[in-house]
Amino acid sequence: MKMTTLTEHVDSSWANDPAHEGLGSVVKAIADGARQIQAKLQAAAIADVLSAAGGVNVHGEAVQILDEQSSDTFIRLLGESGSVAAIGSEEVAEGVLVGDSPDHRWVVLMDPLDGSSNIDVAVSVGSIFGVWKRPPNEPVTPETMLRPGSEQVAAVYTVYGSSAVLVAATAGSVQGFTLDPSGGGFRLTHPDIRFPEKCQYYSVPDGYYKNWDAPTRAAAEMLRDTYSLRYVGSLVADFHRNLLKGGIFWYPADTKNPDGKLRLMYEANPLGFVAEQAGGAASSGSRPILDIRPEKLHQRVPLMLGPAGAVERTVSILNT
Ligand code: P6P
Repeated sequence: MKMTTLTEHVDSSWANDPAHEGLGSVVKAIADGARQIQAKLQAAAIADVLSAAGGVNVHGEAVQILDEQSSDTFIRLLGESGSVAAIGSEEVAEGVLVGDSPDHRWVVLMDPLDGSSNIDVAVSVGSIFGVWKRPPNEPVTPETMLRPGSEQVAAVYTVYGSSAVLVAATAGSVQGFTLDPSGGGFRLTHPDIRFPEKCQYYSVPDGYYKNWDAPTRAAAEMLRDTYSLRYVGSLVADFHRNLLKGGIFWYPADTKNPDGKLRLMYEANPLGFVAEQAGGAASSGSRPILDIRPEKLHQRVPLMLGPAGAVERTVSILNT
């Protein structure tokens, strides 16, 4: 059976839609970069690029060679698309201002390689992208990249695992694609993804229980008593499983990370957008992720993603 390709899906969905003009070339650039990174990951140990690049990133974390290569690849391809005005990357301290012609309609915030510390043990990793429309007739400045997640027009994430998948979300639509290993790019294998009604799993870094306050412990105990634990330690892998099978992900604030560990602009916002478009919810524990007005490019936030009922119940206990 011939499966729709990503290019066919994008062209048929947005080709004649002025509101999404140029968005197709952004998604195609992401898909092209994902295909290149999947190949690099498969050969990482052989190519001897597993080691750290040396030095630390803006967050003080050891940078893996592949973190830098992934960031460079997506910045290059998104820039070449001709549709991207500015790019924010976890691996770059300041935003990258690309262009401000009328065609440069989109702003992309990304985690180019999430979970990279798992690469040397062959655990799934991925890339995460939030896409905002550039305010028309405004100059491109660093502030262009600091808008609430509710203003996203699209979000994309990839998982490089037992297969390479790409999930693209726009308003009311979450579509899943799988990279055809025999060539031919990404094919539509998971149309119209929605969270299952039944929540089966919870994904929480239980090892930090000692660093949690009492409400967090109470909420985590409810999850432990209600669902089965599945925690990979790779955000995109945990989220993707929970999206397809029914599960809630939660990385709470703790005494070591009082603002949480995960980043608002290019982890919480894009996956929060996907979660909401799939019928779920995304919360910091005190408010919807997508309502947060960002102050800094790399700011952190506690992150809860999952079926709306499970998120609401967890938030309720957390705020009792
Ligand atoms: P911990 C990976 O380093 C990451 O940024 C996310 O992909 C993942 O959800 C989280 O950190 C895991 O953090 O503290 O459990 O290792």
